[in-house]
Amino acid sequence: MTAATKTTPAFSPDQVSVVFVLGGPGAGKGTQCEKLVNDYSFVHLAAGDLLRAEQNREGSEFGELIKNYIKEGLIVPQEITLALLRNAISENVKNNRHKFLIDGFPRKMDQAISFERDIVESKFILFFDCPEDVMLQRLLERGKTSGRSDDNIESIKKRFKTFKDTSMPVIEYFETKSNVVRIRCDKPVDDVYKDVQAAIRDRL
Ligand code: UP5
Ligand code: MG
Repeated sequence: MTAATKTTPAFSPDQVSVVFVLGGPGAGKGTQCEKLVNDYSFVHLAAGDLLRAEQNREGSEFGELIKNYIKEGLIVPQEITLALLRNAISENVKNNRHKFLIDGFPRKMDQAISFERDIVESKFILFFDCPEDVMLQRLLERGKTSGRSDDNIESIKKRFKTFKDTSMPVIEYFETKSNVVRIRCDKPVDDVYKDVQAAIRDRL
C-alpha cells in the first residue's frame, strides 16, 4: 500500500467557523454581509475585495493578472485567492476572531475542494438567489458611481455567464450535501435580511 497522501485542514470546524456566502453578481452578498457583521460577531472576508486590494498593492506580482481576470469576469487562479483568504483567516485567528463570512467564494469546484481540504470545512452556505434582470439593473445603477472596472454591460454579461457555467455547479454540489440555505433576494434589503436571520437562527 502506498503512503497516505491525505492532508489535514489547517483548522478544525470547532476552532474556526466558516459560512460561504454565494450568489450571482449583484445579488446582494456584500450588502447582507454588512448587516450580519453589525448584528453578529462575524468577520466579513469578501474574496473580490481581497483580490482588488491585492491588485492595487504596490509591488504585487499578480496585479496585472487580477485586473484582467476581473474585467473579463473570469475566476482568478485559485492559488492566489486561497493564499489571500488563508492569510486573512490566520491573522484574525491570531486576534481571537473565529467566525467568518466568506463572500463570493468558492465560485469554482476546485476552490471549494481545496479550501475545505486545506483550510477548514464550511458550516453551511448562504445562497442569494436573484433573477438576472434584477441583478443587471442593480449593477448598472451601481456602475454609475462604483468605479468598479466590471460594472459595465460587457463585463456584467461575462460575469453572468461565468456564474451560470462555473459557480452554479458549486452551489449544486453543496445542495447534494444539504448544506445550502437559499434566500430569495429580489425584494427590499431589510426584507431579505429578515429572511436571512430566520433561516440562520438554528444554524449558528
Ligand atoms: N442592492 C443589494 N441588495 C439590494 C436589494 N435587496 N434591493 C435593492 N438593491 C440592492 O449589491 C449590488 C448593488 O445592489 C448595490 O448597489 C446594492 O446597494 C444593491 P452588493 O451587495 O454589492 O451585491 P454583491 O452580490 O456583493 O455583488 P458583487 O458585484 O460584489 O458580486 P460579484 O460576485 O460579481 O463580485 P465579487 O467582488 O465577489 O467578484 C468580482 C470578481 O472578482 C469576479 O467576477 C471574479 O473575476 C473575481 N473573483 C475571483 O476570481 N475569485 C473569487 O473567489 C472571487 C472573485
Ligand atoms: Mg460583493
